[in-house]
Amino acid sequence: MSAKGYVEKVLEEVKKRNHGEPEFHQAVREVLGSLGPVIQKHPEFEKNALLERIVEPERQIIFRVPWQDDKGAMRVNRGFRIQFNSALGPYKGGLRLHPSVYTGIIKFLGFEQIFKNSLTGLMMGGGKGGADFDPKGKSDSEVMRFCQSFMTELFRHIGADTDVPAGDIGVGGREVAYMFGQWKRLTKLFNGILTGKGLDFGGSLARTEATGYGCVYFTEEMLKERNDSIAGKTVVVSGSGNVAIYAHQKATQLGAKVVAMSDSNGFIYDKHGINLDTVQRLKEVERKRIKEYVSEHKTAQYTEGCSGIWNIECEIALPCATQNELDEKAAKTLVKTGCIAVAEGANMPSTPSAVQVFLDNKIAFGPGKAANAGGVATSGLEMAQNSQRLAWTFEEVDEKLHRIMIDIHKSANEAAKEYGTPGNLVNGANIAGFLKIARAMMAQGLV
Ligand code: NDP
Ligand code: 2IT
Repeated sequence: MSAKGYVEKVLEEVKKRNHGEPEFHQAVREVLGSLGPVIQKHPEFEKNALLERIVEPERQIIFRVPWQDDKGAMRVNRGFRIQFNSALGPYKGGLRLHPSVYTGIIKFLGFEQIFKNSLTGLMMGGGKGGADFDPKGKSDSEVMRFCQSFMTELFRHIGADTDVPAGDIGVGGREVAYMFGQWKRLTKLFNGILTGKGLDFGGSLARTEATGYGCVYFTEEMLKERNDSIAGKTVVVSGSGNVAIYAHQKATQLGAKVVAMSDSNGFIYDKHGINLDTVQRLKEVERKRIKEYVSEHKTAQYTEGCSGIWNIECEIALPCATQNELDEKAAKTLVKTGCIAVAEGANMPSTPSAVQVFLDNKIAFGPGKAANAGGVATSGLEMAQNSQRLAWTFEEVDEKLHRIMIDIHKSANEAAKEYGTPGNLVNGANIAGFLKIARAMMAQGLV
């Protein structure tokens, strides 16, 4: 069979066997769509059914999460942990708490995570989990009871050398800490079972900042390739959560001006720049809506609805909220209004046709699995520190993170060139990430 025919056959099977999971189909299509030239060069991959194996999770765990709300009512959510691939190390990847969570979302995220983790060069397999719990409007004690119940089932499936969860949408320091506390009660183990822990109990300095910082370091590498830099550029960052906040911080440190941010209700714009201290207080401390920002900053405007953020003129766009938040129309607007670089802080924020617009117009485009890999890379560094019972300084961790992002850019860029599509970092990241996993799976026999 031709390489193209083999890829199409596997894609068809994925659609048939994972019915009603469009996000997962999308993520698989994006990766497999880059692999034609690799399959051509390595017929042994087809002979050994490597693609068929790589699209099938090693293990999927779905469980009931019962908890009690503040009024005493019994509530039930559905919990997930999908242990996708352990060829390169223990399963590693975040937990998402959002009402939209279902198998298709966790599978897409778990699948992306395999290649992202491979790109970091650290020993980490891929996995993802979460629940369809909505943390919005819940009290601290409700969140605690939910997290404790979630861990009461999850603990029997994970381990510091087996599967190490972390944060994602709706899971930050508070949730990780509650889960860690429950893990300890259940197992008596104080170890690196979760990353993104508090600094007082095994967390790593710079993990909080890592995804956003890493995304900007990656952008810097893409611009360097074009003899350009971030300094002096106008930037739009979508979202106002963990990734968005620290992308803003690093871009600002490097001399750029961030003029817009958003949440799931709407976006704020100020041509003089968005004040990060205010956003941090509103979102990290007070857990309020982004709309509150304009009552404190008179030159800023708030617009209801989050997709309009891409109409704002900018040179660099950093989508840092969620999947499929940037569509073809938005991509065309960005290109028309002078955007030169897009780096995905979120997972799969650009739709496939938006990605095509960026590639066709030679925009410097950093796909999520490369551009946002700094978060999980620093989780890997947290695991290394936990194993040694040591804590590195902020500067040490940040320097390692920076190095890793430079190396990811380099390997994606080189793979893109080697396989015939220079400058296409989508192909480059997919191929570079895939090759390492493929080699490991081939060496490990029928796994
Ligand atoms: P947070 O929960 O801290 O923030 C999420 C942000 O995105 C919030 O501003 C939220 O708005 C907004 N958002 C969430 N869902 C939607 C939606 N359906 N439509 C519009 N806006 C939405 O999450 P993170 O910052 O951690 O994660 C953001 C993205 O980055 C996700 O795609 C995640 O998978 C990815 N990522 C995260 C990493 C990490 O280390 N945390 C690492 C790599 C990638 P609101 O408050 O209104 O919900
Ligand atoms: O998507 C991601 O890479 C994350 N949410 C971070 C995962 C991790 O294990 O730090």
